[in-house]
Amino acid sequence: MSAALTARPLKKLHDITREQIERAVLVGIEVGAREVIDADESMAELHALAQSAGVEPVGAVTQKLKAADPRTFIGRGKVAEVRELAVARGAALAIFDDSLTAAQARNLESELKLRVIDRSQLILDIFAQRARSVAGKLEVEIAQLTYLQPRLTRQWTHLSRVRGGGSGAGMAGTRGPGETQLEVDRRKIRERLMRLRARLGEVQRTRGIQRARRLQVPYPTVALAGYTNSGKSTLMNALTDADVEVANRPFSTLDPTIRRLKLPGNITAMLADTVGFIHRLPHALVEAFKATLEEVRTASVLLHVVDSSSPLAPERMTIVDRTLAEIGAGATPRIVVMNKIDLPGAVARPSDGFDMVAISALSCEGLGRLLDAIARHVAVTRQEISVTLPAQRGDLVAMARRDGEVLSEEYHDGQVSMRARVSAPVAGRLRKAELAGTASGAR
Ligand SMILES: Nc1nc2c(ncn2[C@@H]2O[C@H](COP(=O)(O)OP(=O)(O)OP(=O)(O)O)[C@@H](O)[C@H]2O)c(=O)[nH]1
Ligand SMILES: [Mg+2]
Repeated sequence: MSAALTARPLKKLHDITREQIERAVLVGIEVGAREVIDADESMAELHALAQSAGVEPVGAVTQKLKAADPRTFIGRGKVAEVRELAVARGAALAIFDDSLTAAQARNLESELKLRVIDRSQLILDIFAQRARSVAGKLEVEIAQLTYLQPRLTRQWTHLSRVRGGGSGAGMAGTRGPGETQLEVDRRKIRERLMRLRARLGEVQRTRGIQRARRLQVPYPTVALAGYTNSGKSTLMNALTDADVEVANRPFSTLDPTIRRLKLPGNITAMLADTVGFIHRLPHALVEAFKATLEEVRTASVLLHVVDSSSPLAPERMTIVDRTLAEIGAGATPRIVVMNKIDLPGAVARPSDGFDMVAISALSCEGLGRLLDAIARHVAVTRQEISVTLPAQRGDLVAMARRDGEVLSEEYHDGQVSMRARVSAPVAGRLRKAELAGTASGAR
């Protein structure tokens, strides 16, 4: 059996959870302490996530509890209710809005006689369906296996089903995992994770090289960030010729897109569109997606795009702020972009300490003001430098002019002394060229 597992890569969770499962019952609990987003909203979001994953939610069950039941998450009576609803509506899947422990999931599966997944697995499943780039696919699989690892006691039956095909599945399910086999599976997952991380490392290095090449014309990066479905890609398309996919569902965008952005005052920047955030985004996913979120983490300026027509806009902003801090972009200068102001009920709320611009990415209202604000922010990140370069390095003078402003320029003795206001990366390059020039002149 273990030989089969070695010969064949582990099936993605996506394939495992997708065996003819279409209809699902959604299950949530409302515990005493209020989270950023309350139970109803969280369930509505779970509904949208399920649809986005290609699943049809056919019913929902919620329960008010002081704390989740350690054995079955919901109470005994509610388990029976979920079971009845699933039978009545022909559902073979139950999706829980919170993370389940291995024991809870195992108990629920045996009592409900349904496939049981939680919100994190559902989000991972969407990501598995949408990832297109090599790095993105590797990141998703790493996140899935990382999530699976501590829950392997339960997942063993899935793995054995994948290995052994349909006929042995019932047997395996009733027999339960043998400890030795479980150890083998654990080791396989550890080994596969190591291989995937090594491959991702290689892909990232290549990406790093491409990035460095791009930075030879070093423009500051402005990254779109925000809650999923807030209109980041629509804004990307409105400001550039990117033509990225826009859809009214969570997580349309996974892979990053970067385009040149012309700003007032002859400033050029790069604009990056990447994955959005959501309430209860699995930690394993945030960890694994560091490569995809690279542009957000290293951006000079962030555009925090907000769906200002949502009554939950303030709560969602809090979730985005927290996730940005989690990936190390908490201190990046940003502009809060209150999007969708064309919609009735939209409220453009000012945000503490940040510039705010109200726009409609759809009707293009307010885009001029937004471009001015971005230009101002990018200009602030510029620094004034004085360098002396070999006179033949007209290319560097031209680069400074493209990037910012050349304040003075004097040619003498085969050299050019220049004072300029430029972005940090260009300043770095000019200083390096000056040092190199001095070194070769001294030789
Ligand atoms: N009315 C209105 N709808 C908008 C506006 N901007 C975006 N939308 C709609 O909002 C939905 C989501 O837009 P996207 O641009 O895909 O959102 P996103 O932030 O890129 O979403 P993800 O990539 O899924 O995280 C689409 O149906 C858009 O047409 C706007 O200014 N006004
Ligand atoms: Mg998008």
